[in-house]
Amino acid sequence: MEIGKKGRIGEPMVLRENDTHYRPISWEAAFQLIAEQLHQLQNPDEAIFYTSGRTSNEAAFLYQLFVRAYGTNNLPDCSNMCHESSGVALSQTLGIGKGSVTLNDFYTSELVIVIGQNPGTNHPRMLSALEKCKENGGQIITINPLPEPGLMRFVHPQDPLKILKGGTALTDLFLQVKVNGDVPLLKAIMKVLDQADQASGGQVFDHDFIARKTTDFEELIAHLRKLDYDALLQDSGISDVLVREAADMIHDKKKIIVCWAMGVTQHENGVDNIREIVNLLLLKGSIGKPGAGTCPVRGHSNVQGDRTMGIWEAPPKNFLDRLSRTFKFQAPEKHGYAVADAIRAMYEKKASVFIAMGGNFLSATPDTEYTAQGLRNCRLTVQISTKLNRSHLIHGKQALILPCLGRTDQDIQAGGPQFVSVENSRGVVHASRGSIPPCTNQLLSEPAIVAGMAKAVLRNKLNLDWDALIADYDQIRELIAQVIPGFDDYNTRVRKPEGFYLPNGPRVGRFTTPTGRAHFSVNKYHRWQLANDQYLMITIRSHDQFNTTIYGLDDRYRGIYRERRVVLMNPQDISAAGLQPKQVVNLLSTYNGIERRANKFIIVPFDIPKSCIATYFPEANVLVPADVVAHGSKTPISKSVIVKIETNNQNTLPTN
Ligand SMILES: Nc1nc2c(c(=O)[nH]1)N[C@H]1C(S)=C(S)[C@@H](COP(=O)(O)OP(=O)(O)OC[C@H]3O[C@@H](n4cnc5c(=O)[nH]c(N)nc54)[C@H](O)[C@@H]3O)O[C@H]1N2
Ligand SMILES: Nc1nc2c(c(=O)[nH]1)N[C@H]1C(S)=C(S)[C@@H](COP(=O)(O)OP(=O)(O)OC[C@H]3O[C@@H](n4cnc5c(=O)[nH]c(N)nc54)[C@H](O)[C@@H]3O)O[C@H]1N2
Ligand SMILES: [Mo]
Repeated sequence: MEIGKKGRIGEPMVLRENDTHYRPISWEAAFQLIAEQLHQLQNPDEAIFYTSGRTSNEAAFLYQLFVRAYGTNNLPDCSNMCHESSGVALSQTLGIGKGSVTLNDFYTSELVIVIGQNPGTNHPRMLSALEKCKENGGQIITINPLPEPGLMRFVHPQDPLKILKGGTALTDLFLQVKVNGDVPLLKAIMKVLDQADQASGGQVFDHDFIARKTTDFEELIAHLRKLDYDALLQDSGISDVLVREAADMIHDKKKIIVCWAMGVTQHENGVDNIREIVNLLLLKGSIGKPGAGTCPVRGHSNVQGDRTMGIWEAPPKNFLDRLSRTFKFQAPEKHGYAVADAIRAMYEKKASVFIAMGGNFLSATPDTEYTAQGLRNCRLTVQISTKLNRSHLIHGKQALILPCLGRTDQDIQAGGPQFVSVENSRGVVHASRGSIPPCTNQLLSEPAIVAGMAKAVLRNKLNLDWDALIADYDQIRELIAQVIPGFDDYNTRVRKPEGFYLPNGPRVGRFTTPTGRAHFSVNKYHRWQLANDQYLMITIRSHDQFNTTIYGLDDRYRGIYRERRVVLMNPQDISAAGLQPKQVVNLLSTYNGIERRANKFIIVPFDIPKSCIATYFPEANVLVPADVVAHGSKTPISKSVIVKIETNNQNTLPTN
C-alpha cells in the first residue's frame, strides 16, 4: 500500500547485478539490455511475456506480434487467473468464449441470477442496470456464501430520494451456498425443474429450442434423474424449501440472464461451474434472444480485448495462420506457458527472462514465496508499469522498470494526439482518450515501448516500419483489421461515440461450435470431505482495493475497518474450535506435502456458512498452491483453498 501511494514512476530505471538501488537508464540502453538478454537465450521459450488486462488493443496487438516474431507463445496473462474458466466453458458449449448479453438485455430481462460476484464493490455500475431491471418488473436471485450488502440492497449515489428511502432491495431470493457448492445447487434446481417439466407435460423447458439448437439434452436429463437430491442439498448447503423457491422463480420465465465472476471461476471445478450455468440457460431457451443470456462480468478494462488481439498462450491455429500470412513469417505453433506453468518454469530455471506488460505478477499469482523464488531465479525481469508495486522489489539478477502512459494520460506522437481502443465485457469496441498531461516527459506509451523492444530485438525481421506505426496508431489498427475478424473498417467505426459490436454468434442464436449447436454437458461434482479442523477458504476483494493496489484498510460494506489481515469465520465454528473473536491466529495449507503458512490473522465473526472462511487477496495468496489448478483452464484455486487454523501463544490480541 505504501509504495503504491508514492505516485507515478517518472523515468526508466535499472537495477544492475549486485547493486543496492535502481538507477536511471536511458530508453535506448534499456531496450539494448532487453535485446542482449533475449539474444543470449538458447531458445525463445526461455522468455516469458506476461500481460495484465489494461493494455489497449493497439499495444496488445503489437506486443503479441513482437513476441511471436521473436519465437514463442509464452504469453500468460491475468485472464489465466481470472475468467479463463469462463472462456473455456463457453467456447466448448456455445462456440465463443465471451458472454452473450448487451446492456439492453438487462432492462428487459425477467430474471437475473447473480452467482459468485460482488458487484456492489467490484462492478458498481452494474447495479444501476439491475435496478432498472427490477423497475421493469424483473427479479433477482443471488447465489453467494456471503450476503454482500451492496447486492442485497442498492443505494443509488446520485438519487437523494432513494437514499432517503434506504435504497432499493435488489435481491429477491438469496441462496447462501456453501463455498464451491454451486454445482450441486444448480443440479438440485435443474432436478426440481425437470420434475415440474414432466408433471406439466413439457411446459417448463423450451423443448422447441432444445430440439432445434442443442445436443446432449437426453444425457443431461438421464444424469440429473440419477442424482440423489438430498446429497445435492447437503453439498450445496441450501434447504429443499429454498431450492424449490428458486425453481419456482425460474419455472415460468423465458428471459433469464446469469451473471458471474470469480466466485465460480477460481475452483478446481471452475469450468464445470460455468457449464452448469449454461445447462440451466439452455434448458430454458435463454441464450440468443433479447433479455436473456450469459454474462461473465470481466475484471480489467481490456482483458477481453487483449485476448481478441492474441494475448494468449494457447492461440487457435487459424489466428496464427492469418498472422503468419499477413506478416510473412512463421508464427510458433507450440502452446506457451499459462501463469501457473510460467511460475514453475522460472522456479525450475527453464525460463530466465520475464517481461510484464503491466500488472503485479508477484502479488497477484498464487504461492507468493514460490513465485518470488521463480522471479529471483531470472537473469532479467522487466516491469512496464504506471505505479510501483511489490513486483519491482522481488526481481531477477538485473531488473528494469519502464514507466508508461496510463489510460488517462495524453498520448502525443509524431503524427499528433493519439487515442487507443478497448473491448468491454459485452464485446463493444470503443475509443479511449487520455486528457491529463503526463507527469514527466520521459514516459512512453505502451505501443512505443513495444516498438522500442521490437526494433532492438527483431532488428529487420518483420520488415515493419515501427516508427510509422507509433507516429499514427491508425496504422496499427489497419494491421489489426487485416488479421482479426470483425475489425473491418476499424478506423472509421471506432470513431463513432458508441463504438461497435464485435460479431457474437450466441447473441443471435447462432452457436459457433463445430456441430453448429449448443452443447449440454454432464459435469461431475466434487464432494468435499473436510476434516473437523479443516476449512474451505475464499480469498476476496475488499472495498478499498483494485486487485493488488490497496487504497485503504477499510471494507465498509462488510463493516470491517482499519485491518486487512482478517479471517471471516462462522460464529459457531469459532466457538466449536475453542477460538475467540479478535483472536490472532495463523493459517496453514498443505498440498502435495508442502506446508504454506500465513501468520497473524484476526478472527472476525461473520455471516458465512460453516466450514467456510474468507480472507483478503493478496494477503492470503501465500496459502494458494501454484500447482493445483482448475481442470481445463489452469486457473488457480483462489476460492477453495483447504486450510487449518493454528493458535500461537506469542500472538497478542489487538487493542481495538
Ligand atoms: N473496486 C474494484 N473493482 C474491481 C476489482 C477490484 O479489485 N476492486 N477487480 C476487478 C477484477 S480483475 C475482477 S476479476 C472483478 C472481480 O469481481 P468479483 O468476482 O466480484 O470479486 P471477488 O472479491 O473475488 O468476489 C467474488 C465473490 O464471489 C463470492 N464467492 C466466493 N466463493 C464462492 C463460491 O464458491 N460460490 C459462489 N456462488 N460465490 C462465491 C464471494 O463471496 C464474493 O462475493 O472485479 C473487477 N473490479
Ligand atoms: N488469491 C487471489 N488471487 C488473485 C485473485 C483472487 O481473487 N484471489 N484474482 C485474480 C484476478 S481476477 C486477476 S485479474 C489478477 C490481477 O493480476 P494483475 O493484473 O497482475 O494485478 P493488478 O493488481 O491489477 O496490477 C496492478 C499494477 O498494474 C500496473 N498498471 C496499472 N495500470 C496500468 C497501465 O495502464 N499500463 C501498465 N503497463 N501498467 C499498469 C500498476 O503498476 C499496478 O501496480 O489477480 C488474480 N489473483
Ligand atoms: Mo480479474
